[in-house]
Amino acid sequence: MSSEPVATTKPLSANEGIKSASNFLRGTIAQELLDTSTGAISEDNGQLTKFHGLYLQDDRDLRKERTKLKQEKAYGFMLRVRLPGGHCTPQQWLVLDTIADKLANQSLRLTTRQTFQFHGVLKGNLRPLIKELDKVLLDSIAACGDVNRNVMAAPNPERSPVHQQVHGHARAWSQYALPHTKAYHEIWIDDQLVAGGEPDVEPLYGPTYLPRKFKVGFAIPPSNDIDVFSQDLGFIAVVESNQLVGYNVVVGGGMGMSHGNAETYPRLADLLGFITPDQVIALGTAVLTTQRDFGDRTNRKHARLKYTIADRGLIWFKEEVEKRAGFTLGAIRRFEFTAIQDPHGWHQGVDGTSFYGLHILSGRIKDIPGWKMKTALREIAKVHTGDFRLTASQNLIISGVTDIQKPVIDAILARHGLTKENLQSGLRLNSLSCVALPTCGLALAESERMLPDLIERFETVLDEAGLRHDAISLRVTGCPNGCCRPYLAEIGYVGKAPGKYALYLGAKYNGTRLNKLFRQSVTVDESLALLGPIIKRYALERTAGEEFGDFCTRTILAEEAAAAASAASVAPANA
Ligand code: SRM
Ligand code: SF4
Repeated sequence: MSSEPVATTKPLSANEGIKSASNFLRGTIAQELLDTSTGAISEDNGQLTKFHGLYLQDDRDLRKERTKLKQEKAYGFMLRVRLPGGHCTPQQWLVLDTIADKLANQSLRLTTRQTFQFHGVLKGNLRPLIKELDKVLLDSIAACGDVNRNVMAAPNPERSPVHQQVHGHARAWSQYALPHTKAYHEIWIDDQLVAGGEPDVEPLYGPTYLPRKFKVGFAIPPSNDIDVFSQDLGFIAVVESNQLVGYNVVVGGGMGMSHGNAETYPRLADLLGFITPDQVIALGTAVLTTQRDFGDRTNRKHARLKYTIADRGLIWFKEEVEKRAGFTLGAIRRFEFTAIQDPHGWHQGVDGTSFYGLHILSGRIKDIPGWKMKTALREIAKVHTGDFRLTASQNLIISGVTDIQKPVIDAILARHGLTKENLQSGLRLNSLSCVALPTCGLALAESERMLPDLIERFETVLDEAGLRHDAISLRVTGCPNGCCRPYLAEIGYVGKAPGKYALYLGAKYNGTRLNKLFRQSVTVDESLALLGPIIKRYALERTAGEEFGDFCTRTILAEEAAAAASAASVAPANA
């Protein structure tokens, strides 16, 4: 089996050259860290630091002013922690909380892949930050870059022994698929550069790693909280008589696209077949190495597994995977997803402890006047003897709470007004947004900063229609990359330009059908003028139990498609 990129007549993308010349992700990062004349690093090293979990960014709110003053951009790094299944201890929480205050921008950001991000980390603070993480057994290796990313898993092991087993598989895959290079330790943690020693080898990846990012998630029906059909490789637990008997495997999901480029598109993963629990690593290896060897290394916009499968076909892909894995996949077993929303409030775990699901808008944890969420969670971490779980919807679960501790934690939540968070509208509890401005270099429009106002305006309409408590999914991104999986939302806003969004409607609430483009480019005012009457119509015309996305598909989208077809049929042929 070859670990070399497939032979091609087209030139490889620039990133392939950077990776191959990097000496297993070292580049000249260490040398550049010593250069205090700039807060930035070079473009090539910037590509390599992604594999170490770091992105060079600048505060886009300050760009104009800095340019006017002929100053360097306000550079800062985003650092993403690797946290398989979103599991974090109170001791780790306290360190992350302190890091945010001392070495970043005083906030913690929970991401849509169940981990933490820091923003605004100055170059000189990177090594101290990563050393602090290391002390509590956390790292940021492979949190970004062309490798297996943070592995997602249904977050709450206390719900059943099956949850614990599935978590175990997610952790095992995460550990197995880690890069082997010693560059991370050498650059960020060791106090001096190690010369010589054992040469690096990357048994799974080879010297140029993968063509692109690779995302894996484990779901446990009936909940599709991790959006398994958006993963490159997804495992859907099959449980019979309360036993985990295996996984239905899905491949080739992905959200990213570019406006106006029809060759890029969001795609739902295909069902590949059934495996037993002991086959997870072998199957994962076969899928990952097939993508490693056949993924497109010439065009990064066409390099994800979804395009490899779309181009070569699922039948070819399955044969290749089975050949590499050394076994045949079984027939897909029956499964059903009925839920996607995180648990809110107190629930009982099977081990007798309780857990509390806390809604956190956009996953942003910070203190603002009158609303001290960060302080509250620090106080909880100081007394909590269980642990924390981050969810794929940017929320938090305080888990493993004993009967004695429950009133203590309740009191802290109540003192800081956090219990109210869970009494919000169904739309708010089902809303996500990506980070976007001011840190994301790719943002075309606001997202996290516009969500609170957008939700309030929707809530007025929902209240008038008597739908306050209906679960309707709303997801907003600042660009079409789709970081909060907007194409799987019943209502999706995708940034196009400042103040303008492409509007999508009609995904299935449980994450099994993509939505459709409804309007190319609208302002928020225009979107609400369009959606207000649709929401009212939904209240009046929905069938029993019909969800909003299904209603839009059956009525609004079907009517528009019919009108377009009829207009096309009456248009003169040479029009
Ligand atoms: Fe993402 C790039 C933030 C989940 C698809 N994503 C980025 C960058 C790093 C921008 C950049 O390249 O310069 C963003 C940093 C913003 C900032 O200031 O923090 C960014 N992505 C995020 C996070 C933090 C969004 C959030 O609000 O939580 C999520 C971090 C996840 C994590 O912990 O690992 C995040 N990104 C996703 C997801 C959702 C998922 O994985 O479940 C997707 C869609 C799924 C997928 O990959 O198809 C996603 N991000 C992208 C893409 C488009 C990839 C593509 O195939 O086209 C980019 C751009 C790229 O890779 O070139 C991107
Ligand atoms: Fe940035 Fe776009 Fe991702 Fe939002 S969706 S965080 S704007 S890359």
